[in-house]
Amino acid sequence: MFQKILIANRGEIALRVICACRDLGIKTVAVYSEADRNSLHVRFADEAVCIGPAKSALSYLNIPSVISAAEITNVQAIHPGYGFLSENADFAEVCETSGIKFIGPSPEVTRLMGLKQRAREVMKAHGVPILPGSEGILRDAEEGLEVAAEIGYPVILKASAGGGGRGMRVVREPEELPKLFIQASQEAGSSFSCADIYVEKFIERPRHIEFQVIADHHGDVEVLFERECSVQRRHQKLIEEAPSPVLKPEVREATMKAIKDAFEAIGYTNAGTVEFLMDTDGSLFFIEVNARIQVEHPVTEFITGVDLVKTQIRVAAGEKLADILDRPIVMRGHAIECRINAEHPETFTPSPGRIKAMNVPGGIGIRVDTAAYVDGVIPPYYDSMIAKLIAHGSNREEAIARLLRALDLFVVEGIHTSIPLHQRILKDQAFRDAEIDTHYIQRFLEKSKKAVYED
Ligand code: MV4
Repeated sequence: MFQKILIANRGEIALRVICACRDLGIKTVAVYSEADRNSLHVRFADEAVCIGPAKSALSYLNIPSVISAAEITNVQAIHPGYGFLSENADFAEVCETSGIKFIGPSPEVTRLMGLKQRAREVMKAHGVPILPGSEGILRDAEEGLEVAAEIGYPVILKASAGGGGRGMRVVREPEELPKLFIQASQEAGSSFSCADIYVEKFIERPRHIEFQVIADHHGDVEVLFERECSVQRRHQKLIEEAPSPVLKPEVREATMKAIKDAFEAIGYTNAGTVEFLMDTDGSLFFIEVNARIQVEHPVTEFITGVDLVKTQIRVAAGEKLADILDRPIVMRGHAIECRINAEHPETFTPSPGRIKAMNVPGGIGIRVDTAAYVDGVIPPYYDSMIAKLIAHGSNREEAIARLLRALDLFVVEGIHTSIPLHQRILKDQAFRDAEIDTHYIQRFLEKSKKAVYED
């Protein structure tokens, strides 16, 4: 096992990794930007190294700075958290060539998963269902028109190097395809330095369902069920839950089996998430793999009892899943997470600043992952998420009741937060009836606006 790990991240996830390390008896090194000098991850790590100015590009994304900090402090491994360098195959490679274990998949697998069209082909080859679409990268708009004619409109053009919603164009009729093809490839070229575009059938109102994977270095892959993440705004998830309230058990079982086969064949290691779109008839189609631990991992931890971050570290050190997991893993109850952001609950404008007062709820079935504290400052330079509130109950209703109770007791003064928004969503009948898809928030906000006018 490692004696010391560097955490190449900030905020709640940096603290989450520190907690896992403490549980394992591993020493920790925090890295921080000048804006994060007084952060809790700096306070609670055994050592801390300043790696540059506030701007991410000059600190948390600065590979030479992070590697230097790792070498100075003599760590054996780096945990990248999520975002920042977590899916940067070049960083993973530099770690390995510097003799430092990168806690994540191999650089080769990370690189493969970053090319969405290649990931799609590989998953298809191993029996994971994908949407009808192009077999490789589109040579030109002409080929796009041919494929679209076969699969039928609407279709969606996607950047192979994209993901997370960037570089996509929906095409509703052939006349607009050539123009949108040029737009998509130019956007892809300037954003990702790779103009490759592929096309697939467009699903109008999909649900977003993703499966959690953990794999060791001995060819063993465990799929830890799914999370439902349809409640999103502008590709930012707001609420996640596990299990999906609508996934049919036979679809769950078949998908988990296919993922296990595919990940074994790829030689996937460490944690990963396999994203799917669910059609209105309940079938799932693969869209992409996230080769990292995700923000919403606590809902899976609640329903399975598995400490995912601790397991990431143990498999990275070469331990076998057979020696870590208490199998068979069973689902227990239901868990829901609210992402609490420093932003105005109605306008969604960022609300950085100093926290003047705070009450963090607890009690049965409640977990709060946060690095926020009274008198602490939320800087404007990074993601606006300041806390995750997660509730577990024996069923969805109990989880919702516990979440609402905890939201009522969650006080943050000095900045605006999304707490009031979450309270309204959790009381919304459509949400309670699990009538959620990727357009849910839009409908909810329109409905709330109307309700204000009608008052
Ligand atoms: C799609 C789609 C509909 N049909 N692909 C957006 C993020 C990226 N990961 C994939 N995305 C989508 N791909 C096909 N073929 C709709 C979306 C999409 C979406 C997906 C998941 C969660 C929220 C979303 C919001 C808008 C569009």
